[in-house]
Amino acid sequence: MTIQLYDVPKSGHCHRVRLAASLMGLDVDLVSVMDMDGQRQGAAYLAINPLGQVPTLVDGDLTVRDSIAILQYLERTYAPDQGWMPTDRRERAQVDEWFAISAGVMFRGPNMARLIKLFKMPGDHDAAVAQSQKLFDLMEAHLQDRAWLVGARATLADIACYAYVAVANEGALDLTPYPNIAAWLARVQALDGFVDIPRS
Ligand SMILES: N[C@@H](CCC(=O)N[C@@H](CS)C(=O)NCC(=O)O)C(=O)O
Repeated sequence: MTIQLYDVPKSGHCHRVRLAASLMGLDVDLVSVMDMDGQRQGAAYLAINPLGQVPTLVDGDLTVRDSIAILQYLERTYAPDQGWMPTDRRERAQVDEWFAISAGVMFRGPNMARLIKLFKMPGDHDAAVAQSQKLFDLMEAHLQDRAWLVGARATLADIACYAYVAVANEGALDLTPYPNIAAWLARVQALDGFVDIPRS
């Protein structure tokens, strides 16, 4: 059975899922929500995701409507032995923490800065920059003595956190002061099966 991903190419939330599927070697049919009548707010898409948000994954009779929930579903269902989720309970807690960061300060920081600068959404860019700096300072210190966000190999944490950091410049954010983050981005990009988020 084909897995369908309702997708918007420039969405970092959608990119997480495309990246995970590609790294896991899964075939996923992309359905561009941009091509649907009314896009995210059209009746056809709202019937699939009443929040009008992307991504949404449809696998048979199951619909999953959140990028982090989708990452975990794909890993548990199709790639449980590939090591994308640690088995150690302490490392799992750390992955959960990065999931929360990706939905919290990552959302309010680099995601919001990019929405304001690239997509001209109304919002407080200074506040998004402040949030981004907190996040980047945290990541830079965390990556000082480690290659990956959790444990000794790439995990769902790296997959979840990659996109909005990689396109930080599109939100007028400067990564120059963060060499450890730059090295981590390069390590993610070197993974077998890596696919990037389209740049503007
Ligand atoms: N918690 C959701 C958030 C997804 C999200 O915010 N998607 C954005 C695109 S990057 C969206 O669809 N925004 C439209 C809206 O919120 O109305 C997830 O992780 O999938």
